[in-house]
Amino acid sequence: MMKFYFSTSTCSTACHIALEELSLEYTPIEVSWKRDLNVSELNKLNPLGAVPVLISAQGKTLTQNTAILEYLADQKPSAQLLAGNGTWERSETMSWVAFVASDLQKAFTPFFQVKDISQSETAQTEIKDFAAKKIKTFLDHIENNLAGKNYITGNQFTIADAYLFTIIGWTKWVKISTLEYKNITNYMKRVFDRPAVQSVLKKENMLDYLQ
Ligand SMILES: N[C@@H](CCC(=O)N[C@@H](CS)C(=O)NCC(=O)O)C(=O)O
Repeated sequence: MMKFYFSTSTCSTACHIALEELSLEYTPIEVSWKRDLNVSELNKLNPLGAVPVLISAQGKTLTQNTAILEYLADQKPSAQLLAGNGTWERSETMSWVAFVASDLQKAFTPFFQVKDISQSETAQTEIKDFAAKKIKTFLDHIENNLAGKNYITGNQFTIADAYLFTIIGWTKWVKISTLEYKNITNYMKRVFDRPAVQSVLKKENMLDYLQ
């Protein structure tokens, strides 16, 4: 059986949602740095010390949300979380996955690490303002692309939605309101209400995720 290393309220929630949407069998292993739970085990598996980590049924180790999401979706193509190899639809979904990983998620880093970047309060404010501006540009882009759609690539929930939902949720923690974005607000509620997403949010104690 697969093993899944995750930590609550982190980007690993995206892969957790994919696992539940696909009804795959897996052993969840929680990592907590605060409680020193499974941290040394994680560090042995991933020298970067980051979640998510997936151990395949054959005992191989996979890191990085993008790769794990793709691998999981391919375990059950009938669930249509990712279209087949060589299709335009697959590349479109992967384009959104790449956007979330490389653009959206990274834009939050200055918020979470601002005290490591600078001790100066003025500099910290400037850094956070810069990050907020970037995040708002990306939210505008998402809002425009959700017009007339239930999910980011159309009417089918995909791995891109599992990841996008997870990272948009971080706006609440950095106090960037998404309430004026009508499409995003409806989208977040739509994904939140999916039974598999509810199951993950319950397990990760995150039922207060929506703004
Ligand atoms: N590019 C990596 C990012 C992984 C990542 O940054 N994980 C964070 C949680 S969102 C983490 O484990 N941070 C702990 C640490 O780096 O000490 C991926 O997509 O998997």
